[in-house]
Amino acid sequence: MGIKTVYEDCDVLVVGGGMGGTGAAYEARYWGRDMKVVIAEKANIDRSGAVAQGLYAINCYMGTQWGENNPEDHVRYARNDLMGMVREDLAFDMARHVDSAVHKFEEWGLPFMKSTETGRYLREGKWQIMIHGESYKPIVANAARKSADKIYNRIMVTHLLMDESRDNRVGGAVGFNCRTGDFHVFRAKAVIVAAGGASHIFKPRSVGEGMGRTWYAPWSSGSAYALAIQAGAKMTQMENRIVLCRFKDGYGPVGAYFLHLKTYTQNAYGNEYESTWYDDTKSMVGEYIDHHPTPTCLRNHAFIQEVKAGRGPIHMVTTEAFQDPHLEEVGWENFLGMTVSQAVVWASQDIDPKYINPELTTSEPYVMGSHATCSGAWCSGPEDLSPEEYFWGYNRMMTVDGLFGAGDAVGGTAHAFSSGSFTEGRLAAKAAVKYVKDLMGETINVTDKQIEDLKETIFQPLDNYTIGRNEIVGGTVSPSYLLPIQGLQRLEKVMDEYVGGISVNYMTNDKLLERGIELLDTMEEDFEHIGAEDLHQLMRAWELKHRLLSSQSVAQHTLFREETRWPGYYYRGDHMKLDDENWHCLTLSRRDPETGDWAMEKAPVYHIVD
Ligand code: SFD
Ligand code: AMP
Repeated sequence: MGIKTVYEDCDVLVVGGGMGGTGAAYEARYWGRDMKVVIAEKANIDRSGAVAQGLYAINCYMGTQWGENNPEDHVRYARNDLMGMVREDLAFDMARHVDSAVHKFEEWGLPFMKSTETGRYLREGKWQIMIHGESYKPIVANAARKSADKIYNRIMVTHLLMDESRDNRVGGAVGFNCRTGDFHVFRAKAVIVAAGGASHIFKPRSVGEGMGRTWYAPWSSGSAYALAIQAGAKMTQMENRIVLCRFKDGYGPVGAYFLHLKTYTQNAYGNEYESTWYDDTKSMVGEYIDHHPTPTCLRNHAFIQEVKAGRGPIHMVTTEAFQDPHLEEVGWENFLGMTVSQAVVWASQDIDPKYINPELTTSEPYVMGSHATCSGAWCSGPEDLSPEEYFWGYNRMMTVDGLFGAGDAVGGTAHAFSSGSFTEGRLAAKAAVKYVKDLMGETINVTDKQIEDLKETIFQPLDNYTIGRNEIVGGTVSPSYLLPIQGLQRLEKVMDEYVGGISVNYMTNDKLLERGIELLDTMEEDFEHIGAEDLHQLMRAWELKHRLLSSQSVAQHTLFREETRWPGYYYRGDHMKLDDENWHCLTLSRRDPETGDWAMEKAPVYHIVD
């Protein structure tokens, strides 16, 4: 193959320069003054990841300096929202450091809204503060750029390298440049995976010409999970996919509306409906329905039930709040700075929320670990807080030595959001630097064979296409290859129908999951025959393979947990109740990298905060 190979040897490699990755690069430089810190990023860190388009709020800020909240309050909040279960050590650790990250953002030029009465950051809700955040991402990227020795943009990282002198130790990563086609080899002593969550695993509501639109970034391809899974890292809570209440068709977030504009929902006939589902929900989840605030999944549950009962669509009542010109401006700006397509959808469908109450919907499920959900890798907590089962040497290190995670990559840390993900990057980097120092110059051994084998695997889809293309004269259907888009639609369909997507009202059961897993396994074989027409499609091919691995993990976890813990996210039809007696625990999986077999186990939930 006439493909150029570019080598880079470094101490700390950051995979993905989103919120977690930029935080990691910044902090790695602080603790590792003399270390070589490199970022490998699929897009361009200036506008990459979930914050590419900007955000209108920082959803995780304690405000401890003003006595607003303490870290333990945030642990209670996240635990409550996740139906009793988070990794409290990781959550507390993030919460005690997040304010300092937010203060840095302000120092670096991010414009914050301030209360005219108190001069403090303007609160959207108890945890959220409001920003003019269109340029949030370039601002944090700038800090990372000043910290890293080198930033490789346009590198799709496909696999981690493993050290061959010691079992279960990472040795770097490989990928390719999506523009030049060069093969990139990063040999590193520590790797921090911060490659984000996953959209387009389940069939989206927006299909056909609308398929580029999802709530979570369409380019979030589950790489954070797939890279870890391929390396044999343990995962946790992968069943805990998230479904979001969103404005219809543009997927505009609702937080600023509910919390700041104080808008509320009603059914198609103008009636409040949440309270009418109280008894139904109580029969499924018991006293969790009495918790405040009502857990996100249970709010979804009432919404889904009301629509199933034939009283949809559900509307957001905006016509009252929008009479106030200031709130009207906030309502529009919220989308112009974060989800422009929602404003465009309203304009194109003649919806002026001042006069018409817009429709809401529940989204397809996403897999990510930083919103109201816990999916991700099973990571060590910090030394001073974590019980024995949660601590193995280095904060945020996965169960593979030298492999760290941040943001969506880390399991058990719900409600971290953008600021908490950046903070986790900082925590992971501090620990990764210590890990490298503790190696005391010990070298990592990655053989040429490992590298050459991966090179062949990575570029195979280009060959599949070039050779298979000769068999057809026109169209897109070939007897010997699948295009990435065809594979994606096949994956989304299986996940949707068997693993609890929108077309089955988020319902699944053991039989459906078993069959779904069989179909996903067959797909794994089929995806050996993905054909990539060009480098962009090669990236799509690897995104698809990463999505498949993430999906297999979700399906395995969903089958393992025999209860309905989060009604409104998904339902196990064969176990329709929450079962605290048997399932007040975290779920763990490990895929054997040699055999591809999955092993599942339970892990205890420790409540370290009252
Ligand atoms: O309103 C590879 N989020 C919100 N957070 C907030 O604080 N406030 C909000 O208002 C939020 N809302 C919101 C949010 C996200 C989106 C899309 C919308 C609205 C429309 C959530 C945060 O954005 C999220 O929590 C963090 O961004 C998570 O951080 P991190 O680092 O885990 O993921 P990332 O930022 O997406 O970065 C991932 C990076 O990895 C790159 N990448 N690089 C190399 N190789 C590969 N194979 C790669 N695969 C991916 C990506 O390009 C990216 O740079 S609201 O809805 O609540
Ligand atoms: P969203 O815009 O839905 O992503 O939410 C942004 C923030 O507001 C998150 O911290 C949510 O948990 C929170 N939030 C959204 N809707 C509500 C609600 N109805 N009640 C309480 N918190 C909410």
